[in-house]
Amino acid sequence: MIEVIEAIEKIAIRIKGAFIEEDISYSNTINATGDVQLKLDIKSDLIVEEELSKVYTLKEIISEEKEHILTINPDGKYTIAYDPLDGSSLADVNLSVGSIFGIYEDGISGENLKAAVYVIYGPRVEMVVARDTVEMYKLGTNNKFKFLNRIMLNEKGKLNAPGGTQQYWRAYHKKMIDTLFSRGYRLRYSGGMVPDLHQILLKGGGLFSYPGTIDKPKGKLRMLFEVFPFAFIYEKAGGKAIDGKKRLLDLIPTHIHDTTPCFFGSNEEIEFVKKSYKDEL
Ligand code: P6P
Repeated sequence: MIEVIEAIEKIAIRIKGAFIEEDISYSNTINATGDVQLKLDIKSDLIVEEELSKVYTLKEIISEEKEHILTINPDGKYTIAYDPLDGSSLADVNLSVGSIFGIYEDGISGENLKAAVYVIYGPRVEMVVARDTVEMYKLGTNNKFKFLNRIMLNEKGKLNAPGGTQQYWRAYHKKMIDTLFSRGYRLRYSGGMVPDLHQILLKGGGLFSYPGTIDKPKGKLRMLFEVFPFAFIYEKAGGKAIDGKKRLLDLIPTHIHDTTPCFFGSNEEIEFVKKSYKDEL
């Protein structure tokens, strides 16, 4: 596994460099889920594919930017599902974005997830690695990642990151979100899953939600390379991750680009979601 983490460190350094060197305008292509690609999306995906292809334990890769699974070495051990540059459209307004990696073994359901990693490109480049624990690293001026600290969520937090188009929220979801704000929760939502979830992890907890909505009943965020990795990270940090009722890591995708409604948070907030959704789904 260490060889995978070392490859992700190289990827992070190269993508950081691409922000400065590359043209970050839109290309004339779309990805497998219909998103118009930034040239940076394509460049980032190429960087990830190049560096992961050197990992001798890698079997195959699944990318948000690729329609199908790409086999690298049929005798390899790990399947890595990744979003090379999540929230890339925020790059052209100079907000933080991130790369997300799920490292699976012997299958690609939640129970096969052995590790999850994300890199956040902001004022600093930081990497969070979850295996049995959740550890944060910072990229130094020597281009080396240095361990900073372990991440643990409080039982209850103060932040609320409500995703999805509000005009398409179901009434019970709106009531739940409004209740949290009436209890003094602070709104923290940039539209970038990586910085929004990173902030809740580092600021002690709260709730991130991207629900099923009238226009997107299955939500927007992709199971294999966005939702499962963060569900793994939040659980290892002492929190929970559900789809409104069920544990996210118990879900079984039928397609590599499947999406699901998702709620990530501290234990008290997730219990409140379960109570709010109890008679609805
Ligand atoms: P909305 C970015 O496009 C992304 O995939 C996630 O990073 C983010 O959480 C979500 O979409 C934001 O979606 O509909 O709130 O703009």
